[in-house]
Order: sequence, then structure tokens, then C-alpha cells
Amino acid sequence: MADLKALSEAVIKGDQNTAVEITKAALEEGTSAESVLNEGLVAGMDVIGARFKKNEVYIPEVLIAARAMKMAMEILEPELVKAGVEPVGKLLVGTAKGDLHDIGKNLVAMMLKGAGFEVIDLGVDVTPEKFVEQAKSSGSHLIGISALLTTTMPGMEEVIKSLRDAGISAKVMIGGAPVTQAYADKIGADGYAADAASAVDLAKSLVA
Ligand code: B1M
Repeated sequence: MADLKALSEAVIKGDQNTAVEITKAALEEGTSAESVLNEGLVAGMDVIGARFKKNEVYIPEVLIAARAMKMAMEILEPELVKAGVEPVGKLLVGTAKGDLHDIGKNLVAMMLKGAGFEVIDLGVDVTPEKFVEQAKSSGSHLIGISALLTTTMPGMEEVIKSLRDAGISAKVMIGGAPVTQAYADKIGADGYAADAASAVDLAKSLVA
């Protein structure tokens, strides 16, 4: 019987080889892809998220854990598709127009994948037009915008306005070092998160 507790431990430690081995073994033994995902991989990322929030681990540990999860997910994903396991929600994420910072955005995207979201990452310097076009074609439930520069923050408001003008009602969450809850309220965003772990809690509450 595959040890899903050991799988979550491997994710927590960022041990990608063990994470991949246990994932393969579990599927070969007939453990459902959903159990491998929820009891192994997501359980591990949940622990990392909680520790990150309490400052018990830092960005490098989160990135290493997320990489282990990503490697195991590559094996798991085709099985999840076959089994018809629905993601928790679909999220489109990108950095605001004119902004090239992506470390925080990537961390948020990884943690959300770890929490069972389907994440479509549009990258950096994303125009409002691209957000709208991709929101329409993907039917995402959530749009995430990251900005690290005070000069690119107004781009977030433009995205929200363009989405609403296009009749898209997907919830919008924002974040990034200069962003605050007050700013999110001001521009009509549905939520703000200060860090990647809080972004997961927020995204879950917005799709609930
Ligand atoms: Co730039 N940069 N940078 N930079 N850079 C800052 C942001 C700055 C604060 C440095 C400073 O002056 N002290 C400053 C901004 C000042 C301001 O406007 N307030 C600055 C500047 C001025 C610039 C340039 C203009 C410099 C220049 O060329 N003159 C230039 C702009 C380029 C552009 O974007 N057009 C520039 C360039 C760069 C690099 C390319 C060299 C590089 C980016 C590399 C990359 O991202 N691939 C870079 C870096 C690395 C930084 C610092 C040092 C680190 C940013 C970072 O990655 N932090 C930064 C100074 C600093 O913050 N100490 C700085 C780690 C990351 C994990 O945190 O992104 O905050 P953060 O993400 C957090 C949360 O904010 C939150 O969760 C994450 C994880 O907990 N979060 C979200 C983020 N996005 C979220 C989205 C959500 C929810 C939560 O929902 C969707």
C-alpha cells in the first residue's frame, strides 16, 4: 500500500525524487489519482503554506516544495484527467502591464496549483486586453493580478474595468509588495492577499 503520508513528507522536504517515486508506485498499485493528489501532494503543500505563514519556513523552502509537487504532478495530471477529477477552480494569473517582477506571482501560482487550482499563468507585463481575451477563452473563475511597482498598480484597476466592461464577472484578487487591502477596496478588487499562503485561503473563499 503506497505511503501517502511519506509522499506529503517528501513534498514538505522538497525531495522531488521521492515524491515522483511514491506517486508512480501509488498509481501502479491502483491508488486513485485523487487520493494521491489530496492525501499526498496537497496535504504536503498545506503544511508548507501554514509554516510559511508562521515564518517557520521561507521562500526557498516553499519553492523547493513546489518544485517537488510540480514534478509529481506531471505524472499525476494525465491520471487526474482520465479520472475526471475537477480542479477546485480555474485561475488566470499575471503581472500587471509594464511590470516584469514575477517571483512573487510564480510563488502564488505554485501554491494555488498545490491547493488544487487549475492555473493559467499569463506571465509578466500583461495588458488589460490580454486579461480580458484570456478570461473569455478560458472561462476562469478567478483572475489574479500581481504588481511590484507603484507605477504599475493603476494597471490593476484598468484590468478590473476592462473585465467588467466586457461583461466578465470572474472574481479578481490582487497582491504584490506595494498593494494593500485599502487599494484593493478602492479599485473594486474582490480580494487582496499579502502573501502566497494567504492567497490560497483567499482564492478558496472566493470560489466557495
Ligand atoms: Co525591482 N523593484 N525593479 N527588480 N525589485 C522592487 C520591487 C523595489 C521595491 C526595489 C527598491 O527600490 N527597494 C522597487 C519598486 C519601488 C516601487 O515602485 N515601490 C523596484 C524597482 C524600482 C525596479 C526597477 C524600476 C529598477 C530599475 O530598472 N530602475 C525595475 C523595473 C522593471 C519592470 O518591472 N519594468 C526593476 C527590476 C527588477 C529585476 C528585473 C532586477 C528583479 C525582478 C526579477 C523577477 O521578478 N523575475 C527585481 C527584484 C528582484 C526586486 C526586489 C529586490 C525583490 C522582489 C521580489 O521578488 N520579492 C524588490 C525589492 C524588495 O521587495 N525587497 C524590487 C520576493 C517575492 C516573493 O515577494 O513579489 O512581494 P513579492 O510577492 C509576495 C507578496 O507580495 C505576495 O505573495 C508573494 C509571496 O509571499 N504576492 C501576491 C505577490 N503577488 C501576488 C498576487 C496575489 C496575491 C499575493 O494575488 C494575485
